Amino acid sequence: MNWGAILAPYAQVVEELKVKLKGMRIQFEYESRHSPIEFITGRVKPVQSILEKAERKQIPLNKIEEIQDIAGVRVVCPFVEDIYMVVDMIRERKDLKIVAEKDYIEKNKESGYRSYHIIVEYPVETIHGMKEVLAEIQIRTLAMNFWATNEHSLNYKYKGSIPEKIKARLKMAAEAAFMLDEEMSKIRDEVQEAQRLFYQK
Ligand code: 0O2
Repeated sequence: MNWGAILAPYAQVVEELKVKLKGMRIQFEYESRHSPIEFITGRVKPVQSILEKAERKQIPLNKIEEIQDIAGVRVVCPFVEDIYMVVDMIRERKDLKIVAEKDYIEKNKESGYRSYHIIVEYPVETIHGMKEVLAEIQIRTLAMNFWATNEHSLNYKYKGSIPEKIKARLKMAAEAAFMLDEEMSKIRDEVQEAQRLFYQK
């Protein structure tokens, strides 16, 4: 399989979505308003990981476009409230179509994972014409991101079977991250006011 050619449109989608979401962030800054977006990252799923997912989900290799997160963009927000603001703004956009939403914040995953996922269909121009590509936008707070990044590394290290003792620690860490988000939300207005003063300087 020519993976370079197969994945090129996905790489294009990741770059385009990053530019557009970063544009939202910059507009907030120009208007001296609190930006609900702290930073944005993106990646194309590595081939090995695509193959593993295809096998796990029983997706034949000629149907890999059914995998929803080959193109993945992550929006990291300061506060939980910001996540829902970003979700609303994405829902309003005319340049993509939402095909699914998964709220792992209302109901976190068994692992302790919290995040809001939006699966979108995004039209991308290729040298063979327009192609609708699925992409996953993960929206989470800094605290959720800290937890998920560490848990992801441990999952990689232990090949998906994290020892029970470490799993229990991760659950406690997830609880602590949840509490941190809650406490920060309570002083959100204060923090935003401080940031406005800083930008107006
Ligand atoms: P990677 O390496 O990040 O690409 P579903 O059929 O909906 O239950 P699916 O399609 O895996 O399952 O979707 P889901 O559960 O929404 O997960 C998609 C992505 O969310 C994952 O991609 C992870 O990036 C992230 N994610 C989901 N659960 C966890 C978790 O418990 N811990 C961490 N750290 N991330 C999680 P991949 O392909 O699993 O991994």
